[in-house]
Amino acid sequence: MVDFTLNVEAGHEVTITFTYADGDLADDNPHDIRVKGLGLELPTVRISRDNPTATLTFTPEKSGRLRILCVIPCIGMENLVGGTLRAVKPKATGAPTSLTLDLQPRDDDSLLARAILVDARGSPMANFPVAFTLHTVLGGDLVLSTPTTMENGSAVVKIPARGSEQVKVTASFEGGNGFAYAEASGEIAAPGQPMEHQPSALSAPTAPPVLALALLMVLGGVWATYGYVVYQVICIRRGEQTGGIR
Ligand SMILES: [Cu+2]
Repeated sequence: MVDFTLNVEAGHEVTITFTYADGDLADDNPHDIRVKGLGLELPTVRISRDNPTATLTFTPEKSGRLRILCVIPCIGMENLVGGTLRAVKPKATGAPTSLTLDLQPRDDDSLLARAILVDARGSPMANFPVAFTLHTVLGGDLVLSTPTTMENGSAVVKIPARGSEQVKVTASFEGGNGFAYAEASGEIAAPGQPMEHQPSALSAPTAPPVLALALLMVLGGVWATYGYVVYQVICIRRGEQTGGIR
């Protein structure tokens, strides 16, 4: 449960039940849990060995991120705070729409993501916003940009894709004005990474040895200066000592 994501719909009542799961610990490990964000004023709830469940009921009025945290020192805090509770806009309903997403690697280590939005009859829908989201392992979801579809229903985004082996992208159309929500996801190996075997240091497109060398030179320079200062101090000391003897 370290990086769970929980999506709830804004404008709807949500009930969360927290369950004590530290029965395997020798001592009681109580948690005072608080849900914060989006202007909500919610009570702190306690779960412990004697009180193993607690519930919170609330209605997030707007979309955004909520934090779940424990406000007392405890064991296993990371399991709680590592997660995300997101209130998302309810998906629009209406005339069905459909999105397709195509991901193509480019020569410059980026990706070209191309989404095509069509209506129920398969006709392209022009002048509608399509949001492109990049799912990252460490940083969560990143909305890249929201271009507007062209005459042929397509919207295109260039994605910088270096550094991660697998790139996952979602294109979504919010809907509204009588149209329903639509989304499409795709996954592709990042360009610049060998497709069939594990990337090795030798095949890396960047040149880390240059960086390492630069760092070594800086460090070397620091140590050389330090050594010189020590040498000077020793010389001065020797000078004082010989001076004192005379
Ligand atoms: Cu806790």
